[in-house]
Amino acid sequence: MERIVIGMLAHVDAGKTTLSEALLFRSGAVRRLGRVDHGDAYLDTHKIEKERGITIFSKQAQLELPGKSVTLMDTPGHVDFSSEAERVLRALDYAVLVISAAEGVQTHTLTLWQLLKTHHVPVFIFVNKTDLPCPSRKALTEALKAKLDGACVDFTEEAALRCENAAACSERLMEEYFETGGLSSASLTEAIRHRQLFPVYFGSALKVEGVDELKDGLAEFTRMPEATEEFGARVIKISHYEGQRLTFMKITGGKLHAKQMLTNLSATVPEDEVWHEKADQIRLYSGAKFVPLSEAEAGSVVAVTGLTRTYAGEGLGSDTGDSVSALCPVLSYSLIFPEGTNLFEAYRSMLTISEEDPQLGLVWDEQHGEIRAQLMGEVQCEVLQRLIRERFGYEVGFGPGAVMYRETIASEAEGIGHFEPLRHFAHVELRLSPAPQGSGLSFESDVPQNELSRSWQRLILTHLAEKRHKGVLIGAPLTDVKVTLTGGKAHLKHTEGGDFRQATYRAVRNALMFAENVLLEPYYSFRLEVPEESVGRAMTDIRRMEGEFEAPSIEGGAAVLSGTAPVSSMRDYAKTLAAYTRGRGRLTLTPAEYRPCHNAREVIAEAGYDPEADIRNSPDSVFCAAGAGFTVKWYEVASYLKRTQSVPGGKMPTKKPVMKDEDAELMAIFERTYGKIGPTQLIRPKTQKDDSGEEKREAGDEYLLIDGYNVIFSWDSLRSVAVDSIDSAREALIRMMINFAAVRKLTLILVFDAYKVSGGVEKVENEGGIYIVYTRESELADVFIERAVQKLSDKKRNIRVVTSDGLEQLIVMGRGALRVPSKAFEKEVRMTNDRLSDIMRRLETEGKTVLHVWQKMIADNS
Ligand SMILES: Nc1nc2c(ncn2[C@@H]2O[C@H](COP(=O)(O)OP(=O)(O)OP(=O)(O)O)[C@@H](O)[C@H]2O)c(=O)[nH]1
Ligand SMILES: [Mg+2]
Repeated sequence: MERIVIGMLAHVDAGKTTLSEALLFRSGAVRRLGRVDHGDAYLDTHKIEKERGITIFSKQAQLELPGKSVTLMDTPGHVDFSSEAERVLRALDYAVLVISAAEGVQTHTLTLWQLLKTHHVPVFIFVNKTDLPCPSRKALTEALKAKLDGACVDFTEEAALRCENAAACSERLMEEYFETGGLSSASLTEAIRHRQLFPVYFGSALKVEGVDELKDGLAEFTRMPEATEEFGARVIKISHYEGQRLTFMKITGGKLHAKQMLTNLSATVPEDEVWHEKADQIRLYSGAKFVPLSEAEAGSVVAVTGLTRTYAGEGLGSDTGDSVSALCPVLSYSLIFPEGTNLFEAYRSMLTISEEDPQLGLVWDEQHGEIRAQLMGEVQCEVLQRLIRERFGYEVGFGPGAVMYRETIASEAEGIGHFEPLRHFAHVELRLSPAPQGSGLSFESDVPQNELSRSWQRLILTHLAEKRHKGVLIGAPLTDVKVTLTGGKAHLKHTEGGDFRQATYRAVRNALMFAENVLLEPYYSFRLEVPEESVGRAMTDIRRMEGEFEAPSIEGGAAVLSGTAPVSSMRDYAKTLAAYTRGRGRLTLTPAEYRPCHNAREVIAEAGYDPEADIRNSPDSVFCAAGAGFTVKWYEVASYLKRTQSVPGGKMPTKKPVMKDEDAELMAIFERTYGKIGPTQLIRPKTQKDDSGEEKREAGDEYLLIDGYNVIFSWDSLRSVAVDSIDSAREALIRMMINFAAVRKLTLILVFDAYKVSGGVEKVENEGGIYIVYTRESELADVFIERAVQKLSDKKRNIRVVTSDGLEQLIVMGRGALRVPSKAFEKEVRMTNDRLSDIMRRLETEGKTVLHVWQKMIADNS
């Protein structure tokens, strides 16, 4: 028996679910015809779907055709859920594209058509709703040929005419037609399989007309793709149902047995990410019901329980996977939770939703202390709101959507990343070239194996692929760039895995600094219907929004304008439209593509992003000389290596930092140990006032608030002292913190509860450059810390809080401060001390005293 997976795709409301229902009914899979309008469709099973009468989640049903077992996959048509539809494409052998006869090919139909092409899916077309007034079959077919593909052929014509029309679609068919005067079913099947021919059927899903023809066509003109002997599967999506995590996968080779061990082990998966897990139960779903299977064969789509680490698009066994995604949300929203919500918990539970829809891109935005999600539009917002309420009991709201920009390059550029702190080594050279629009990032190597071993090369390529690279204009995600590895070096003894990660990331950033960078913004493709008298106003508006449009057409008394416009200027246009057309205008927006930003200068200025201050994404390199590592600025890396690295249009700094010799040496040591430290930080004042009188945030403007007694009681070393004398423990902690703050160049505030001291007032001492606060009567340290965080966070400082108290952690996090558990902080302090001893020893062996250095640093800090 052949096993085939067929997907239903279309614009919203075209009738996919109704057609699926009719196919199930006509093939005998269901005995009663359900209806979406009555909320009893076999496939729209979810409560929200029944209420709204639209499909939101893709679902599958099983049906039998002569000689074939078919998995039918219904998808949502609303643009807000197009990423759910796109996920299904990965599993399809064939698609049925449904088109509503009266509406014809819509913008979203074109998007789907393009996706089907990208994923190489053969297509049958069903023109639906022919029971309503609509153009003739001939006119409809002509329109499909013009808008979709010349190879759309009416398959409801009698055989002779059908063959004559199909013959024009490929040379092979033409030859056969001339030789035999007809076309065999096998040849037609072959041409359809290779997307050289697209059969078109007509009918009414609701009235069950034309459905049998489509069903017979699917039975005759499809064939199961070849499957490998060896087991292979492709993950379609993840969903959670009654506490179970379900991995929906298509078996693309061999068989899957219940309780089989699965793994993601392959050449491209880094060692520490390899998993082995048991496929506990295999379920074959049809509608809302499933049957457990003991084994699933190639060509079937099943849900597997027991897997915790799979992701949509992943390939298992012999399947290489397909995680490319062409449809991306273009707006990012902040989620607003009710006062007092434990945001951390909320974020954690919401991660399950994000697993089901990775496109949600759920992130914890550290800087603003909020959860953000990427959403396609209002309907998705509403549905997400519902899901969050039903699953987790939170009432969330959404902040205004922010446009998601991207960055690319317009010129080729070379980059070097060298990472060589003491006893570490990695060197990477890359070339970045502009790639076609929409192609994303691609990586390849141009280095012979005798220059750099294949395993290192593979590691570099993995590091390139694992990171979401940031552009240097506003720090937006980088896209449409081809990255070629052009050189690299490892050290026999000193290279560790992590070193190449550092060198690789630095090389990308380094190249970007030399490239001509371009800011991209998303565009909508729009269709605007306005009363004829308003067309002038509409055209003026579109031009003002920097949009483009084709000549307007008149359809049923309304003027129709279609074209493209930046999301940033058109997203709120529906409101304006409703106002001046008194509700008679209609606007359909579909995210189309990214193009160079129309107001790049403005956006870049507003973002105020400084790529050199982005320490986690440094374009600089680290070299080693005379036993010490030091940073070489991005524009000096090549000359340091005695090479030239210049590309037209590149960014060069206006002034280079100057340093005194003594400072420079000190800097080198510190940078080797703690990463890059801005050269001026050693001497400049902590904050700088700009014209508005507001304090600007500086890279060194870091605050560390510490709940003193909490730390004392969670560090073993201090707790043992505290048992005998709490005062000695406090003194010991103060000493440690003075050292720590001096080395780390941060403002440290150590808070001790003094709330039991009757009549006590708040007392602040400055000792050795740190602040020590004793709280006032009846105020706990955490209350003080909360107050302080609130004050400091208003001024956009970089704040960390050390504590282990659950309640405190939350309040603090909600305000945008980063929490450090006391235990983790202990480690951080210990490491700092170890490194400090290293430095001291080294300076001593070089015959220098460190005393004056310390004195200077402590003086600077206080
Ligand atoms: N007149 C007529 N109405 C139809 C036909 N097919 C579907 N409809 C109606 O069109 C509406 C949408 O049908 P659905 O089957 O939900 O469409 P869909 O493509 O699954 O919609 P989404 O899943 O939300 O994208 C319903 O009210 C159907 O009753 C048809 O052949 N003729
Ligand atoms: Mg539907």
